[in-house]
Amino acid sequence: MILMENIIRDGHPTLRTRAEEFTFPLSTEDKTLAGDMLQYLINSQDDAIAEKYGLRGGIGLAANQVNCLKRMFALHLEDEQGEQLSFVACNPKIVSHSVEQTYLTNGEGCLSVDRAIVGYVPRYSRITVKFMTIDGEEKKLRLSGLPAIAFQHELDHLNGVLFYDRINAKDPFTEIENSTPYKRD
Ligand code: LHY
Ligand code: NI
Repeated sequence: MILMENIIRDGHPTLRTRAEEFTFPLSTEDKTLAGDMLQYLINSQDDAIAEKYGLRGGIGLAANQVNCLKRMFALHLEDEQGEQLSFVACNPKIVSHSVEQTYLTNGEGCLSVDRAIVGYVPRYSRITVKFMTIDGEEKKLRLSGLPAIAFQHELDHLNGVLFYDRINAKDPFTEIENSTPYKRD
């Protein structure tokens, strides 16, 4: 079971290293890790379990964050239609994206960043993505809203990028070009 003590924090070099592509089939260990990452998110969204184990709630978790330099992340959240999205993406890619941008009005956080860093993080509003499932099946999805933002946040991790790298350093709340803000409730 993944706990907060297993999640590495900002300053650890793994968070700044590009993760490596998978070749298929995945090893048993990698499949187990994928399942554990998704389970962390599910557990963290269960009030009783989160409280018992001191888990910080999350909708996404990248392998770098558990100190594994492989290109996979887990997402577990509902889309705008109330549809549950729950998957582990291996070798994820954005194949196309909107010109329109978005940003979370309350900014982003990160399970690997313990301090609050304020400011707008520009993201594409809509993305078409491709990835492999842990069983080697190719998936193509269209994402918008919070799922699109989360996918981009996690993909950044695989490239050694953290959300605050994208905040305008001179003026964190400067207007984001061509954007529709996203308010998370
Ligand atoms: N996950 C955080 C989480 O709350 C931060 C986050 C916030 C990710 C908004 C995406 C969108 O799930 C992570 O930091 N994972 O890397
Ligand atoms: Ni993060």
